Amino acid sequence: MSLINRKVLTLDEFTIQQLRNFPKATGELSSLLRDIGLAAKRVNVEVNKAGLVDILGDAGSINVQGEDVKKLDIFANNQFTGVLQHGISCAGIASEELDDFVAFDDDVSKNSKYICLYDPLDGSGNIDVNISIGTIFSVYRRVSEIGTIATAADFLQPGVKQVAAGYIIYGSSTMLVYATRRGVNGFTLDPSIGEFCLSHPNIQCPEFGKIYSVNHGNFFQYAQGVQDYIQTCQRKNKTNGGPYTQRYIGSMVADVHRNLLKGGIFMYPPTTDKPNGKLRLLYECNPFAFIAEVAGGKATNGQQRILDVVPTELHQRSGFFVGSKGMMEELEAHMK
Ligand code: AHM
Ligand code: MG
Repeated sequence: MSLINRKVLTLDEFTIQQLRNFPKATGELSSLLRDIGLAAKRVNVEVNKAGLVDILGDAGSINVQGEDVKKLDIFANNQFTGVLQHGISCAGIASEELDDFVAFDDDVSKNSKYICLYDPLDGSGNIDVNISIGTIFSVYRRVSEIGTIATAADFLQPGVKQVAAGYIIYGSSTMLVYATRRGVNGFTLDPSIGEFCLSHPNIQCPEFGKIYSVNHGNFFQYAQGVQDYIQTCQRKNKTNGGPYTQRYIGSMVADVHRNLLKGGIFMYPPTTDKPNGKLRLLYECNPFAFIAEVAGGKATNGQQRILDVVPTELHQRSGFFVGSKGMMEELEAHMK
């Protein structure tokens, strides 16, 4: 019988240890990350039994807690919003599920220095077919005055201002990966103790990889430069070691997570049908761009570094290209 290593750091231990290296830190960011970890565990429980919903009760029926059975993405949104509202670090949130941002108006929240944006359950269309889905989040220091209520300006900061960003992947195992400027670290949920444990310290994205991820069905709708690059990926090529392998499951968290660890490039280019792309700048592109850059990779919208884009709307869409530095530079050369 192999013994489980219980010496690994849990998410809470890790964030507290990080604090010890920064005597001036207030612990607010650590507390916010712990809140997110808690919401993630609750969402994980529900995602894991998604297939049982039909046999255990139809939508519209009442669950054990006496609540209506809700769609999982609404459930996830409520969990993340709830922990952050009741925590001590977050002045307000914006979510892909909500039309507008929510500024918390209690005294503790008004005196908190961070705001958080998230896509509570990305790829939720994949739930029915048992494919990995995820949560994506992004944390900024507010620009409005502490002690007042958060404002739109707090949520419309360019991605370069992110203090932290991360994602949770509900997959064959559940993982929480987050980045601060100091590094990207991955934690795997150990269901036997209900804790996220440090399993992937200091993640670095390989400079080159063999994987390209794109929706090939849209090929003829992409700009010429994108089509040219995709064809380069398909060719044998001495300099890039091609042909590459195409992998695209249509669940961004799973696709980008794999490419981050193995090396690769993920693309959701603008199409003639969707000239501004599909993915949302604030909830999807910015957090992954931040994580990729901290891990040594790159992210652009096709013209510009994602993190430099100044948002004008909460739900703004963007073309998105992210991945290994060397592959991104190959792409950029084709798009010039
Ligand atoms: P969603 O936020 O509505 O779930 O859409 C985002 C998802 C991403 O996870 C994925 O990369 C993309 O949509 C797939 O789109 P497509 O099916 O057009 O390739
Ligand atoms: Mg989404």
